[in-house]
Amino acid sequence: RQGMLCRKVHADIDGKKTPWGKRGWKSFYTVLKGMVMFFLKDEYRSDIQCPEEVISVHHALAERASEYTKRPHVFRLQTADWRVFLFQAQNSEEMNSWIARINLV
Ligand code: I3P
Repeated sequence: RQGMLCRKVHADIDGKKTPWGKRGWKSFYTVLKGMVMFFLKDEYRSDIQCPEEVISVHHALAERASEYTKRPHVFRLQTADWRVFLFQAQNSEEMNSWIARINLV
């Protein structure tokens, strides 16, 4: 599964609120391979050898962010180390596909 996602970091490790200045939305070409999400700069979309960042989705939970109403097609990812990310997909089919794929691993 891969494609463009906008990402917002909502909480850092152990659920601590991400500080001001680091809470903005940022767009990435995102690749989910095995149990790892790779966040790539769009211009390097094919090169998962040099991601900007990686997140493990092992023991993570994805669900629609129904409480977040500022943007459409947003889902929430809670990781095993209790970080929280919001991701905006391009449409609801894409969103549901990401959620299903993340919860599968
Ligand atoms: C954040 C940025 C986000 C905003 C967030 C701000 O500022 O404006 O877009 O979230 O609000 O803190 P910064 O880039 O300086 O971190 P929303 O788009 O969801 O409003 P928040 O602190 O209420 O999450």
